[in-house]
Amino acid sequence: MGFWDIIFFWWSSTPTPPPSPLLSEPWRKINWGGNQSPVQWVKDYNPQTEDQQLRILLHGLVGAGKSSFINSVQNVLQGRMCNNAPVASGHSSFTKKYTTYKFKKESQDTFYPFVLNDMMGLSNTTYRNKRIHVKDVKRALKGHVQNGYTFNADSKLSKDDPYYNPSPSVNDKVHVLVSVIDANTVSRMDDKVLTTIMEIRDEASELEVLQVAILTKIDELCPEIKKDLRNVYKSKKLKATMEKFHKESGIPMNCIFAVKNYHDETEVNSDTDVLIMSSLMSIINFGNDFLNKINE
Ligand SMILES: Nc1nc2c(ncn2[C@@H]2O[C@H](COP(=O)(O)OP(=O)(O)OP(=O)(O)O)[C@@H](O)[C@H]2O)c(=O)[nH]1
Ligand SMILES: [Mg+2]
Repeated sequence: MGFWDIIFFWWSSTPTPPPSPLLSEPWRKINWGGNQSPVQWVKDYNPQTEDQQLRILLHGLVGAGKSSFINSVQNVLQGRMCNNAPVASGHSSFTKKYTTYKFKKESQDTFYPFVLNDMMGLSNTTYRNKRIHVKDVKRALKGHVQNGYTFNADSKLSKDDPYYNPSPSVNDKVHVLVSVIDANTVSRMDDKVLTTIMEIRDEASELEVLQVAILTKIDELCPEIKKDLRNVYKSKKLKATMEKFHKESGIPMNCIFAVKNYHDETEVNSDTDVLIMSSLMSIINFGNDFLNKINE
C-alpha cells in the first residue's frame, strides 16, 4: 500500500459529521436584548389618529394556538401569567364565542390602542362547514359580528341575530387578519384546509385587509428551538416549513412569523416575550399602514 493509498484510506474511513440543523447566521434579525426591544415598542405604540383602535382578528384550525397567542400577549404586557382566553386541553373545538380582548395598561386606567379578536376554529369537517366558516370570517372582517356571539358550525351569523351589527364603525372593522397555523401541520396540510385559507385570504384582499400568518408550536417542530428560542431563525427545519407554507398559501415570507406561545410555563421568560412581541410589532405596523390609508 503506497503513501497516497494510506491517506485515501484514512480520509475515506473518517466519519463525516452530520450536517448541522442550524444555519450559522439567523436569516431574520430579532432584537433579543437591545434597547429597541419589541416589547417596549408595542407598549409605546400609538396610532396617528387619537381614539383609533387597531383590530386584529385571529383565525385558523381548531387547536392551532389562537387563544394561547392572546394569553401570551396578555402575559407579556402584564409581566405575569394571566390566562384570560380559555385554552383547549383536548382536540375538539374549544373557543366558540367571538371575543374581543382588550389589554389594560400597567399603571393607568386605560387600554392599549389595539385589540385581539378570538373566534371559533375551523375544524376538519365538511365542505359546508368550511363555507360557513368563510362567511363568518367575512362578516367579522366587515365588523358585523358583535362581541359575545356564539358561532354555530351549521349556520352563519344571520342578519336578524341580536349579535349582528348592521352599521359597523371604523373601530369595529378588522384591520389585520392573522392566520394562526400549527407549524407541525404544515408538512401534511389538507388541500381543503388550504383552499379555505385561500378563500379567506381572497375575502380579506377584497376588503383590503392585510393578511399575515403566525406559525405556532415551533418548540415542538425543532428540538434546537426548544433548547434555545434564539435559534428560531437559524433553524433549517423552520425555514423550510415557512417557505412551504408561503408557497402553498401565497402569503409573502415577510408576512409570516414564528412564535412559541406560553403553554405550560409558570413564569414569563424574556426570550419568549421578545419573539411574541416582535411578531405583534410587525402585525401592528401592517395594521397601522392600513389605518393611515383609510384616514387619508
Ligand atoms: N408546545 C406548544 N403548545 C402550544 C403552543 N400554542 C398552543 N399550544 C397548546 O395547543 C393547544 C391548543 O391551543 P389553543 O390556544 O386552545 O388553540 P385554539 O386555536 O384557540 O383552538 P380552538 O379554540 O379550539 O379553535 C393547547 O393545549 C395549548 O397549550 C405553543 O406555541 N407550543
Ligand atoms: Mg381558542
